[in-house]
Amino acid sequence: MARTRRLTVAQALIEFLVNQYSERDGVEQRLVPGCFGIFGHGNVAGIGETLLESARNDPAAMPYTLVRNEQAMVHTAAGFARMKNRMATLACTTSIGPGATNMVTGAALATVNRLPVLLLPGDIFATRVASPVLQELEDARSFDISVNDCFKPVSRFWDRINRPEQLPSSLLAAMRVLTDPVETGAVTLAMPQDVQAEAWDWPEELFERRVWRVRRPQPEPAALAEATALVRGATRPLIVAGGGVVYSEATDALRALAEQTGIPVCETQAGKGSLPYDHPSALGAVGATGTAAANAIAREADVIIGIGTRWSDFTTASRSLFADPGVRFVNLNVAPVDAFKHAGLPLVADARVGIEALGSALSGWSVADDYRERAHRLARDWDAQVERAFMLGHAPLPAQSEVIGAVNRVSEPLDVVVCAAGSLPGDLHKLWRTRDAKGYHVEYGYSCMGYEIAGGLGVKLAAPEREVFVMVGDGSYLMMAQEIVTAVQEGIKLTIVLVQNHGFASIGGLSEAVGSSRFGTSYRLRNAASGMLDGDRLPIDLAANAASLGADVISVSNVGELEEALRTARAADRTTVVHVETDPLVGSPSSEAWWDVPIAAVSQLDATIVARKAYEQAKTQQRPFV
Ligand SMILES: Cc1ncc(C[n+]2csc(CCOP(=O)(O)OP(=O)(O)O)c2C)c(N)n1
Ligand SMILES: [Mg+2]
Repeated sequence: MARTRRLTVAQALIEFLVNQYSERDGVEQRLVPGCFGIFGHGNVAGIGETLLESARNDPAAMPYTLVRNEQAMVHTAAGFARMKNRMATLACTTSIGPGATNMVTGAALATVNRLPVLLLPGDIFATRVASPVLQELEDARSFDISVNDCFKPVSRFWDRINRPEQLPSSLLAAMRVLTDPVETGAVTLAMPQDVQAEAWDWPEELFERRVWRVRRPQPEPAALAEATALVRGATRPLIVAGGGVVYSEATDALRALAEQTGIPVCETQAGKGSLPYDHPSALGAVGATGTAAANAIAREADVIIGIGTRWSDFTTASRSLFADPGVRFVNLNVAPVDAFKHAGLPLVADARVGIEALGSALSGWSVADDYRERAHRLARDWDAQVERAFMLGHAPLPAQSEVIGAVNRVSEPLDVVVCAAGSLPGDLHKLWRTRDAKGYHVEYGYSCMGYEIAGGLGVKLAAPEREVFVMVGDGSYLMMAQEIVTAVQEGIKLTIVLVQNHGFASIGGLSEAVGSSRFGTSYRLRNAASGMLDGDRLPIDLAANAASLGADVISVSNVGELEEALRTARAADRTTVVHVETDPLVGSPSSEAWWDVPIAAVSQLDATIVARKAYEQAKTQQRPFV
């Protein structure tokens, strides 16, 4: 007889998680080293009971952190996972109903960004004896549906544990997906509240230490030979580095390849930091929020080597950027879905292994010196533009680019800047001088307002030795600032730069560009005369709001004060919010690239009619395969 242990389903779940490790390149670490949550009737007795037992037995085994909002804690888990290069994540436990569905946005963010998170929403009674229970969705078509079915399209693995016997195979599948570089994303195990508390005799084997090796697949020799021939025949090749370069810890290999071949390198949002900003091969950001340097080279390039990128519309400037008529793509990606995009030559492999293989195969070959020099000259010209944007001296309120400059100057190379939505991500992508592969953390797969502070918590948890600068607009702040309380509770130190511009600079600017005249994008009182939101500024005080949540707060009114405040905050050991007001109407240097946002084909508004004309012209630059 195999030995067994009698535990509840929830106890078995946590005991299993405590014993799971990830491994790559010989480095083992706990795969799920903590659990975040909010209790309700759907998890307080099952998972809640076992987390208390666990904390009593060994506080380090599965530490539990109480948060303010379920969506936010999934962001924290995603930020943590990204900072750990997907080698670890956090579990998230909720009650049934609203606590569970609050996580759906977080799940989508994780899955879109290919970041592992383990979601454990409570679910209605499997036995259904007392149905409908509090917060149960009743569906007349099927008694098998609960709100947790909403997680299916935003999860890479989804299961509902209706019987204890189902748990072991679901747990193994969940770990497989979390640690699979192709499949990874949100993993949802819906946990009916009665089943959580049910006891079962589990085989001891379930709780043995398990190590999940994150694979580094090699490229196929024939595919490599084809790709090499294409690159060797190129005169103006360009590397586009995506998040996969960072996750695969391929940045040193990329640098070596760039130095060996002279191929210039540009970066997507997730790939920013693949090279230090001042490396001779670095062109900086590419695409709709890119540098004029990268975009000029991209327009002329004959072979594009995409590494670990999923070719979002921001990267391709909505498929208008790669304009050479004969342009060809080589896609080095661990995920076939990305490797086959743009009719490219698919090099299905781990980024680091693939870069090293390309390097060997390209031995003795490099780009012409004048191409290398032209790329470097363009990059230097762009950096001079960055310097001007940092030192604009705009009055009376500083420009956002000056705020970014101040944060960049005060931060040390290993510090991390965190952002997600608004006008900051684009400006950061263009302007931030990244000096470390993990120094730039902008969530731009989902660009989710509210990720900033919660995600920053995850970053700091994953890398407590680094200083974390969260940059957040007033709109994003108002959507999800409450995790400041969690930071204070846990003594997790963040520096939060709150950029107050009284509304949506980003969507306001976009609105103007599409002929919608900034309608509904600034925070103003309803004007009785016009009936519009164009009255006085709202009588609100976000600095006071941050202080009320327990943060130290410094309000500044110019760039000099800002730098001083940032130094104070950086040296402090408490979470500090630096509140700065900026002028929303000052842009940053142009990317000289387009982004496809459709404009009304018929309209009574003159501005829209003009914008539509320009739009129709821009559409002609879009290419079907690139
Ligand atoms: C959850 C969510 N809702 C809506 C949007 C669309 N959106 C993108 S940026 C933005 C405004 C952000 O405002 P703020 O944080 O103040 O930044 P700013 O644009 O002023 O730089 C909106 C509404 C989004 N990205 N995420
Ligand atoms: Mg704003």
